[in-house]
Amino acid sequence: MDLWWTETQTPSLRLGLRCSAVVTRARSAYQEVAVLETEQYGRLLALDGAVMTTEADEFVYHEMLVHPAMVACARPRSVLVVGGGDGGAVREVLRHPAVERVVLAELDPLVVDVSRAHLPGIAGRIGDPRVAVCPGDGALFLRGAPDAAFDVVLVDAPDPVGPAEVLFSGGLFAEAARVLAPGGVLVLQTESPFLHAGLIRTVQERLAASFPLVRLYWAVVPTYPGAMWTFSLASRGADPLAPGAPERGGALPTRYWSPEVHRAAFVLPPFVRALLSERGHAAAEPGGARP
Ligand code: SPD
Repeated sequence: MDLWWTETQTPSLRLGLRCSAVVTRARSAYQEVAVLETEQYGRLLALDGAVMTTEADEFVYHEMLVHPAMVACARPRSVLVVGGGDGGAVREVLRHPAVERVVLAELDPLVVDVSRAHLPGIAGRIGDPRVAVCPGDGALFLRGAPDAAFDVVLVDAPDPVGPAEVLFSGGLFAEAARVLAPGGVLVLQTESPFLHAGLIRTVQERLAASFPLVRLYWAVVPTYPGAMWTFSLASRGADPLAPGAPERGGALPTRYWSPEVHRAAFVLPPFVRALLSERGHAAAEPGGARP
């Protein structure tokens, strides 16, 4: 049997992984949720044909989504994860000893159920008593949350298409600013500078409308389109690059994030720095990137 899973990342770019099995494949009210056993990267979670995570490289994405915000915030007790139904972000949040409460606002309960059943190394901490799973629209959840309710908000979104588009909007960032406590920090994933330059710039501009401090950083996630992946961080002043901030996470049992990698991640190659100030980049994106 020669079984391949293929993601069409742009009309001109595909990722192909040979699989030994389809572990599960089901349709929810929102999307097709699948877990496949790949030969190269272990189990893979896909939503509507797009890789969300794989066992081999998930640690890069989840550590880099979570730890920069958690160490920028002096005492992260209350954390909101929007999306992130696979539980990888929750697992990393719970590594921080100050954490008392994590709310996981995932749109699709099937993502949580499938991840808990088939990706225990990623989803295994969702059952922690400090975690409350709140199925439903993350944007609506934010709108209903009280002022200053969270120290850290993490938007672990899929690609910005369909229902996920709102997670990259100025309205959502304004709500996030409202629900963050003083000293709080927002981080969201913002795709690849090779394929989504316009999106990155737009998100940074939208964040700047609600937050005085906005930063971009990056990591390498081999199974994501473009591989070089960015994250946008915003706060009212809590700075991930403040002296001593990365050292707050010095004892974390991580495989990618470290205080040194943290500092390096905020150093942007010139082409990424340039895209933040250029106009008309979106139209020039090669191959017609999906978002
Ligand atoms: N192109 C894939 C982007 C997916 C980003 N979110 C992944 C969620 C993993 N917890």
